[in-house]
Amino acid sequence: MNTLPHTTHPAVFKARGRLIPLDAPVLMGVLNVTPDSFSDGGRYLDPAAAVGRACAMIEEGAALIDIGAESSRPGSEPVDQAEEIRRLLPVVMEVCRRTTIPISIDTTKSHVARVALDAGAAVINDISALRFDPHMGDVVAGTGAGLVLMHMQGRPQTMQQAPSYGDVVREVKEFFVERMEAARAVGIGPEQILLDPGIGFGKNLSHNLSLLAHLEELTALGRPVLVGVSRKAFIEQVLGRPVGERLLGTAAAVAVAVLKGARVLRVHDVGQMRDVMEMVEAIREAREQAAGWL
Ligand code: HH2
Repeated sequence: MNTLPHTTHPAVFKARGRLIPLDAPVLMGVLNVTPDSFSDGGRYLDPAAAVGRACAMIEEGAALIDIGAESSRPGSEPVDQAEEIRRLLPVVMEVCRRTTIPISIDTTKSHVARVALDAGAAVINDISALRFDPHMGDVVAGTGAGLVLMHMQGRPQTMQQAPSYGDVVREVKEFFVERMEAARAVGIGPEQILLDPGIGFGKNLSHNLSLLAHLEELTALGRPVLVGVSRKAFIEQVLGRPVGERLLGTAAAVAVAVLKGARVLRVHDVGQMRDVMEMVEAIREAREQAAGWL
């Protein structure tokens, strides 16, 4: 039998000189400072509420906080970069002042990324994987920031209209190989990169479930995998639950992702998902010990 997916890649993620160990999975807490995000839109537009939420998620066990000021839900409208910065900056500055954990910025715009990195952020979570802004790669390379390369078919405005793949897992893998090469070409080191299959981004239910079911194939590409399943519509498509009732569906998907080797779980419900993650991880470790992996 081969080694488990967990053992096949270097487990360190480097972001602006900081080494974030990923030998075990960690949680990335989601903070949306937007009026229109699909699950928490409007709740953290006030900077004080946003900073309070970030601190609460850190208390609950988040190893990273991902702050976004532009919703990417299906059909969402793009936000002007001045507005994105206006929403982000006070929150990023204050969260960075209060904590030492790395702050990630969910943006596709290089200018927004640069301003946020100057304010103390350490990671850029680019859902376009360096494709929407030709200067994003230079900003990440020049600052040594960590980078999430996420797969998406199409753009948020139209991505759910007719997602189509021959073999979704193979195509996402090929996309990662191509985007890692694009990152390398502008001077971004492999240790700066996390790979994310982009659950819900230009994918129907069967595409999303296939990617989760075959996640170990993505972990074999040499970089840690980040997965964002939290409260997403595919859970409603299976369970018929509205957005406020997707905690258990999220827990099931997080459990599978951890078991299949995901190292960063992007979630809204940090405290609850910490229990899920630690429980699954304990079982996984027992399996490895029994098989002589540890
Ligand atoms: N999902 C969302 C946003 N950003 N980034 C990565 N890397 N992976 C994801 O799965 C991902 C992401 C969508 O969730 P959310 O931020 O809660 O909603 P919205 O885009 O409506 O703000």
